[in-house]
Amino acid sequence: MAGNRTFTMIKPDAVKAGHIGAILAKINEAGFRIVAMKLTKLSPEKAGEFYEIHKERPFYGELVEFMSSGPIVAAVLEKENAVESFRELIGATDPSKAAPGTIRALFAKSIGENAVHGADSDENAVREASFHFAATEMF
Ligand code: 3AN
Repeated sequence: MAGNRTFTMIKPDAVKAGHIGAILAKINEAGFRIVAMKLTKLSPEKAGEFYEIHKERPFYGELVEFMSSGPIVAAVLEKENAVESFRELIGATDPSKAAPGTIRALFAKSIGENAVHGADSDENAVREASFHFAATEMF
């Protein structure tokens, strides 16, 4: 799937605030095809495993607690140059620095509770997609 697929999560803050529909509309308008999707909840163990690459960062504990605090939407998306194109659509990690019109500028509350996740490389997109979905759940 390298090159044309990415992995995203609509995070607990955005799900709680009722932004699932609006965020999916932005994703569709930007030309992404939904390959896999589910509403689910991460246990603290699963969230810790997902964010293992950030284990040494000072915000790791806070991140794991937040990501397991409520339901999320996990999805695999397809478009040419998907990883980079999706990161453009979501905007900077810190919503106060996110470009106007990006998903984080519109829906994120803070650098920690920033509405959406987007894979940062083709390699991580593959790893993260298979963390959440079996091959038979991706269409
Ligand atoms: P991005 O999600 O834009 O790839 P990363 O990979 O630097 O950003 O960080 C992963 C996640 O960790 C972010 N989405 C955010 O929820 C959280 N995070 C990043 N930096 C901070 C911070 N300084 N304080 C709290 N949480 C943070």
